[in-house]
Amino acid sequence: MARSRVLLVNPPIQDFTACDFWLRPYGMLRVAGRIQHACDLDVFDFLVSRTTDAWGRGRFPDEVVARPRAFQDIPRRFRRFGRPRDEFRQLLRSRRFDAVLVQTMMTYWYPGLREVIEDVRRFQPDAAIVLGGVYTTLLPSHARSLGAGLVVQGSDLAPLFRLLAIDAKDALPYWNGSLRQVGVMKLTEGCPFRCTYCAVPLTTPDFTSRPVSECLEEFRALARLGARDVAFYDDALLFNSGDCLAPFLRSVIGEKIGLSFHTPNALNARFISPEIAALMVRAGFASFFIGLENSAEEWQRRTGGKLSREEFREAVAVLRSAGARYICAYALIGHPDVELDEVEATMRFAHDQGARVLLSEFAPVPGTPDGGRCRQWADIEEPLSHNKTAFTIRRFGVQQVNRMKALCRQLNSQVPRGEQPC
Ligand code: B12
Ligand code: SF4
Repeated sequence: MARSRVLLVNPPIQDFTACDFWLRPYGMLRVAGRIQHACDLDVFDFLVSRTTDAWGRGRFPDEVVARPRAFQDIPRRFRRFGRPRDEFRQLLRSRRFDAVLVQTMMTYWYPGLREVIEDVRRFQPDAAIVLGGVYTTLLPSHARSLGAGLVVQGSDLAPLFRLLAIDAKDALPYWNGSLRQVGVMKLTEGCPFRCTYCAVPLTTPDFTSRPVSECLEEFRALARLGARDVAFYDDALLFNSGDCLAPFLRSVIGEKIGLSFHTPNALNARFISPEIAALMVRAGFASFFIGLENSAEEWQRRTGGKLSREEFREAVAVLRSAGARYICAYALIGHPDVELDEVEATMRFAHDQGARVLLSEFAPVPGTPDGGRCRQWADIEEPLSHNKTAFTIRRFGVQQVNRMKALCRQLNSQVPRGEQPC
């Protein structure tokens, strides 16, 4: 039987902002790895940065587009990020595919998928369209309404394998072409916490560590392919670190593969012990992003108790004495229960410990306890209203959001840059 010709697509983004903060379509590349033995694969990645900094983060090409009706009250420019639509159309005109697999991320990025689906339907009406990833896992019915043939929910890929009439095979992610200096890995799946604003308890309720040997094999492959920076996408990288992270890092140190590691998806500071901090620094962690969210103990307790002030303070001190240079705390702005004075207090608290601060605008997640309490500011049934920029502006107004961003910049300007390249 002829091998299926499969096209994998990382769609463009329509949003107020989007930057290449070590963004790679890791879920899709993992799926591609599992079907590559039986299919001929092509990848079209819309999200290729024009320029990158020394850590591999970058800026996507972008153009201003009309604001959707749902955002008429948001006084910010709306953009399409990604390669031109015509490049994709040219590919669809030049080669035939049996199936087109499309990766999804944020629930409010579905207009990018709609664009891809429209073009595939127009130029390759016979190709099967398959959607998978975070958006389809959280909102399968909404995703089905976009007109794809198959919507994969969660990690159950059996319907995809049936569609392609192939057997699954465990294999490394299919990085071909998508690497561009930055690789992505996960050593664990899920998270043992149940924070009331987070999607992970819904999507991956059980925490597991992957076998160390498997992670090392994946890491060595990234190094061979030319990765210089590796971003971890784990939700709880440091939990049970003795099972996987610590032995993994000891091997990395032993093998002297000198790559830089980053943690854009945030670390839980509770688990930063002197031993693991020392290992991380020696293994090459260049940036430490910590999910502080809010420094008020009462808020932490109510939302799942992932971190206390004392644990954060201690973690920053431990990281500093281990030699960490770039430590940054995420401070949440826009959460339904958090007023601006608390946001300000959180930023000042993180700053007082010597950390940089990154304001993280709240994006409500449907199905979570806190997502359900956002109806005052968002029509939660319409995924566009989960947009972090729009939600935070609706919650506090443009002037107040700008004031908080200015304060954040001012605090950071007083912190030494460490080894941050830009
Ligand atoms: C890594 C990550 C990031 C990275 C970027 C990732 C990227 N490529 O865009 C960073 C750290 C930059 C990031 C940023 C943000 N993120 Co984020 N992020 C994640 C995270 C942890 C993992 C996603 C991922 O890639 N997983 C890796 C793959 C392997 O897992 P997977 O997608 O589940 O894949 C499996 C299946 O889904 C399926 N599959 C996946 N793809 C495909 C494709 C096909 C075709 C098929 C068939 C199957 C399939 O197969 C896989 C089986 O292994 C998720 C939480 C989570 N655990 O899902 C949040 C998450 C998606 N982020 C979220 C949020 C809120 C944000 C921010 C808005 C935070 C903020 N306030 O700034 C920003 C927005 C970024 C922006 N540009 O605007 C929310 C989404 C909310 C929403 N309404 O959609 C999530 C769910 C987190 C949460 N805790 O609630 N994020
Ligand atoms: S600790 Fe982080 S990943 Fe885990 S449930 Fe809380 S916010 Fe989500």
